[in-house]
Parts: sequence; C-alpha cells; structure tokens
Amino acid sequence: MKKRVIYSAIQPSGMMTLGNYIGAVSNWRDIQADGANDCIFALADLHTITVRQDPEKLRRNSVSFLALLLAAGIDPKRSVLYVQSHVHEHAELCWLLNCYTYVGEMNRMTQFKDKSAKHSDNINMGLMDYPVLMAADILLYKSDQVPVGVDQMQHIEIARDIAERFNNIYGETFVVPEGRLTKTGAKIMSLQDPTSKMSKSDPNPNGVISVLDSADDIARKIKRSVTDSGLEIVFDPENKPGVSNLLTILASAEGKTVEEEVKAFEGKMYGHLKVACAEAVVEMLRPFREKYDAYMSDEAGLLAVAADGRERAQAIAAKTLADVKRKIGLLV
Ligand code: ATP
Ligand code: LTN
Repeated sequence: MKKRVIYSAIQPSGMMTLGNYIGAVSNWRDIQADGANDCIFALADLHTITVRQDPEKLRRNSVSFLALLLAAGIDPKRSVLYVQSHVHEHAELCWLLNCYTYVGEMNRMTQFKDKSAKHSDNINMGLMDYPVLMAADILLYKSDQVPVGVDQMQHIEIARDIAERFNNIYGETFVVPEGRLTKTGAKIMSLQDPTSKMSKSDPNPNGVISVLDSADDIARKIKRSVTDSGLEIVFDPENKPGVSNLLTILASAEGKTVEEEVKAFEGKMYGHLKVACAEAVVEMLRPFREKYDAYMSDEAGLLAVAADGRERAQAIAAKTLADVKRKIGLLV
C-alpha cells in the first residue's frame, strides 16, 4: 500500500516557541511514529529572508533549529529532514507557479497584510510571494497532508487552489494537499495578550515560552500570565481567552482533552490552574535542553543530517519539477 506523504516546515527564525511545539512540531513527531506515513520536514530558510535577517544570526539559527527538531524527536532515519535553500527546485517551481497565481489572491492573504503592516519599511516581493513558495514546497513532494497550526491554513488553501488550477490546465500533475491540525492546541495564544498568537517574533518575552526556557522561567511566565475577570474556570476563548489558553496548554501538555481539564478544575481557582499548567509544561519540556545541548555540541553531525536530507529531498523534487516543465512546454 502506498504510504501517505506528510510534509511540513518551520522557519529558522527567533526561537522555537511552545506554540510551535504544541501546534506543529510535536504533531510531526507523532505522525512520524505512524509507519503508514512518509514524512518530510524542512527548515524554511527562504521564507525567513522575507523579513530582513542578520546573516550570522540566520546561519546560527539554522543550525540551532536542526538541533531543536532532533531534540523534539524528529528522527532523520524515519523522516527526511533538510534545508529548503539546499534544494534549488523550490525556488524554480515557485517561479513556475507564480505564472498560475493571481496578484489579487496574494493581496488577500492575512499573513501578508499583517506582516506588511509590521514591516512597512520592507514590503518586498518575497513577502507577497511567500504563499506561492510555500505551495511549491508542498507540491514538489506530492504531499497528501500538511500538519501546521491554524495560522497557516489559509496558505494551504491557496496551495490547493494552485494545484487544482494547474491540474485543470495540464492534467493530473499535483496531489491536492490537505491541512492537518493537532486535536488540541492548533493556536496557542500569547501569555500576555491571549487574543493574539504566541509568536517567535513577539517583542514581549513574557508572552512567549521558548522550548529551551528554564523551569523557573516557564513557571514565572505562566504565573504572571494575563487571566480574565471572574473566577470560574471555563473554556470560553471569546470571553475568557486567558483561562482558555491555559486550559489548552495544560490539556496538550498532559495529553488530555480540554473538557477533561475543565472537569478536573471545577470549583478551583485560577491560581491552581496556573500551578498545574506550569508543572505540566516544565515536565513536557524537561528533556529538551539536555538533548539540544548534545546535538549542538556536534555541528558537523547536524550538517551531515542536513546533507543526507538534501539528497533524499532533491531526488523527489527534481522528478516533479521535470514533469511540470515538460507539461508547460519547456524544453527539458
Ligand atoms: P512568526 O509568528 O514569527 O511568523 P511563528 O511562530 O508562526 O513565526 P513559524 O515558523 O512561522 O513560526 O511556524 C512554524 C509552525 O508552527 C507552523 O505550522 C505554525 O502554524 C505553527 N505555529 C506557530 N505559532 C503557533 C501557535 N501560537 N500555536 C500553534 N501553532 C503555531
Ligand atoms: N510558512 C510556514 C512555514 C512553511 C511551511 C511550508 C509549512 C514554509 N513552507 C510548507 C508547511 C508546508 C510557517 O509556519 N510560517
């Protein structure tokens, strides 16, 4: 039986947050454990440069994110793990797909609008083209499913539209991918502003937990997190965004449902929830630091993992690209 192709990527920028881990990376690891899947994971460094980066920092962050993914349990023997910019087929397919994507579609993308507002001094073409490069990433590998957080679902919709459009013109070429969300925690919110996403580029460090934070830092940030008026612990993201976020984090960390957590906290106070949440997150992230340090002490080993991933990824990507070029009528 043909295995399902699972594809996803993360940008090597800033730090890996609790949101990245719960919403995406821990899900990748669980999907990898299921033998029925062929998993491919990338560092989306070409996406990262849509916002200006310091070259030395970007290089260090790329190495660091390889170590973070390994520490999170991504196993290069079971999954392909590679760096997007190592496989030139991504940029090339992106160009081809650009010719099947409308400017109007890109103008409507909420992430583009948000990032344009945030980086108004640098609204570059790459920022606008970001979703097309992401479509190229996904479509090159004939991916069936793309595990991401909720914030990326609009980009997956566009990848589906582009795939369908191309298939309609040239015949069956691309697999039309599906987004795949984790059951709990597809959108973890900032601890300081629970109406906005916990984001690696958040300027307020107290709103964000890094997977490498110390136990003390994690406990402090959760204890100081913004909660809501009232006393009752209920799941109501609209009216009680702070408490609902803590319930979501706790449920994800303990592998339970939000309903189970709500039941367990009946009649208890916000303080109890914060203590339990802090303990559960510390427990979940405990092994991270040690494993990360071990991988980071062997940079050559990390680069060897990326080199092996590059070869395996490119073997697949090159075939798809040649097929696309042929269909379009380019000489191959
Ligand atoms: P930024 O906010 O700076 O653009 P980011 O924190 O969203 O960055 P990405 O590299 O863009 O990080 O995202 C990697 C993966 O993590 C994506 O699948 C994204 O949907 C997921 N993700 C990011 N933040 C969260 C969050 N707060 N909750 C759940 N999933 C998240
Ligand atoms: N844009 C994504 C990262 C990303 C991605 C992808 C995710 C780049 N290419 C392909 C899934 C599939 C983000 O998380 N910001």
